[in-house]
Amino acid sequence: MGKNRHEALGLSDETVLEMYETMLLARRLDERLWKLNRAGKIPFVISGQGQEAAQIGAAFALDRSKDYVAPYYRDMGVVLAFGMTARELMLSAFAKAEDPNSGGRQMPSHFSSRKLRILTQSSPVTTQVAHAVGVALAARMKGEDIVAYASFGEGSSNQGDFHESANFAGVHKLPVIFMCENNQYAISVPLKKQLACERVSDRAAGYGMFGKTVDGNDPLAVYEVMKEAVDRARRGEGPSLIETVSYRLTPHSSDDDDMTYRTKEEVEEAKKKDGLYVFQSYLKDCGVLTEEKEKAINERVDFAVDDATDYAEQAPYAEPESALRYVYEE
Ligand SMILES: Cc1ncc(C[n+]2csc(CCOP(=O)(O)OP(=O)(O)O)c2C)c(N)n1
Ligand SMILES: [Mg+2]
Repeated sequence: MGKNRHEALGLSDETVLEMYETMLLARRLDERLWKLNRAGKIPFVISGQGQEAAQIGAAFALDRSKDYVAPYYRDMGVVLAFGMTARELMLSAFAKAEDPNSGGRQMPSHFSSRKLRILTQSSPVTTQVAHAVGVALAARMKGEDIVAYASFGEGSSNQGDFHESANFAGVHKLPVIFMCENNQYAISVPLKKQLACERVSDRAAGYGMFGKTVDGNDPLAVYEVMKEAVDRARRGEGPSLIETVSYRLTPHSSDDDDMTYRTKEEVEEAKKKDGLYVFQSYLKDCGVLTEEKEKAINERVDFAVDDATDYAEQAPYAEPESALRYVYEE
């Protein structure tokens, strides 16, 4: 990376440090989740490790005070950037009553917050994409200046939900961004067995929308492309399909053994391009991440992860009598 690319994009030193801190918090929380899972304390983990750069680049290009996001399960970086806290994420992982996502009812990583404009999601992949299109249509009908974001994996870009949503949004020129986080795998299925076209973004043309593939390990590159897509949406020029290419650094989930379908060497090779550390080097090279700043960031992040873990572990479970709440009218 060259020097001070962020200045050319209109990003202050303060903002890029905030981006880095959010990426780091997402990574450290995710790592803690795996430890808690292996210690038998939480039932399930599905990770965003390796995708934080894409998520943070995208989230910071949106207006986090008014836009809506329909994230998918790996988007911890996006929801942290939109204001969800480490404690809230841990409460969800421990399935505790105070979990704001679902009161401990949903699987973890099914992010949701009315206050933060994070749309709730279902477990069938890609359903959130149509929801984001609905938000964009509502914004258009009400004359509100809102952009909707939906993310999904490259495997999910084969689902009918994606194609129907993209077609509708393209026809009606809706202010929605489809962000495909291409991490090379859909569970055990590698990219080359998922798509016949070269790039997911090639599909944009079929729906009359702007499409671009970008290095998902580079938050500034993702920010730049997303900003273009967001500006287009705000100007009434319709939807965009952005594909961020990175690599899933963990197994699909805590229930998956990835060594049955890929090699250790392949994973080690991908780690060399890990966006978190590439960005860290960039910030050090241009003098923004000083030793002093780094120490303070590490301390804040470590504290947040420990505090969230302790808080959520000690928090009460939901009352058994409340199990049917939100299912039947009360
Ligand atoms: C409709 C549907 N089919 C299958 C599944 C099981 N499933 C969960 S995640 C996943 C892989 C999705 O891959 P991709 O879209 O590339 O996202 P990634 O997990 O790689 O981020 C599958 C098949 C599901 N949840 N929903
Ligand atoms: Mg994938």
